[in-house]
Amino acid sequence: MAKPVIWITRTLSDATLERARRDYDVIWDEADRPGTAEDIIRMSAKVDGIIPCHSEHFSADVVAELDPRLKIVANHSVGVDHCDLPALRDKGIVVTNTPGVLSDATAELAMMLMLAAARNAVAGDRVVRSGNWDFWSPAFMVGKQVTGAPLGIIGMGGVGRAFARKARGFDMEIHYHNRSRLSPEDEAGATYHEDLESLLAVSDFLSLHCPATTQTTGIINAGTLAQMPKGSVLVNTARGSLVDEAALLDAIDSGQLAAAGLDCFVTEPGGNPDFSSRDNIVMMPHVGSATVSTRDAMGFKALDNLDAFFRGDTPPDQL
Ligand code: 8YV
Repeated sequence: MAKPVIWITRTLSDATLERARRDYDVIWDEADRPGTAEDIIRMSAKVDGIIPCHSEHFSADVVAELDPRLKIVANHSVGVDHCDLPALRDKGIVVTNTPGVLSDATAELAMMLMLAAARNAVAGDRVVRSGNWDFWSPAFMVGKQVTGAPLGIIGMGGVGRAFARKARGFDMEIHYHNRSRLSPEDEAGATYHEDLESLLAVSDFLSLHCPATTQTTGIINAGTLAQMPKGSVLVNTARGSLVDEAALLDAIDSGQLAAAGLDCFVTEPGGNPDFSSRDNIVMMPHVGSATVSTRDAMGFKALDNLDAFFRGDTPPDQL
């Protein structure tokens, strides 16, 4: 029997590409460019399944033009804000994602950004690297202590819980806001805040781990930033659309935020050039899940979902 044909839009890990080629007829372009709307529509007539990343946008307009040959979109991501899920569902296209396997890697990056933001990593690295380090004093580059501090987490899914586990290693006092309260086992002593305002008021450090939806767009804005303690630190490894970037910059400039650590931006790739002159904004180019083992695990999870679908089973991560 002929193998199903799949389109892998970006360069996945070697192990993933090897396994995919063993089991599928794979179309993959090593140019590694994001698939445009035209690419997605054109390819839908040639393939039975697609493994996209968050860089390929399945908007309602794109989905309306998809060829009926395409049966499954097996995302290589946990976030699915690049997919219009109702439109895909109406079209009868199965959609899956990769929850769980990237939680630790993303939480590690959030921890790195939190520590780096709190301890002046950008300014410190620059002064040493540039050869301009000609002064020292106990009053020099004094940061904000993480150990024992209150940490607010918005979104206690897999990544939020992994971040909380790591933060407990720093004796942080964990608070969270989530659509629903966790079980006592998953909560592990964290304090639940049903209202966002109540969480913000205690968040000397605040880390975002919720999905990007119409409800969470701009959840961090001038109003919510003002509700945080003065001199707090914001970390975003979730999605750029959660943050009003102009409000963030105002909060940095007024000292309402002491620092921020960002892996996600409204414009990607690219980021926000207005942030570049602020040393207390630590930035990474959306690489939260970019470790060797996690890339393999994400690719394998996407393939597990495809395998189940083409066997005639419900994929484990069907949305
Ligand atoms: C990925 C992500 O790097 O999983 C997500 O939602 O944003 C990142 O982990 C990216 O989507 C890769 O496809």
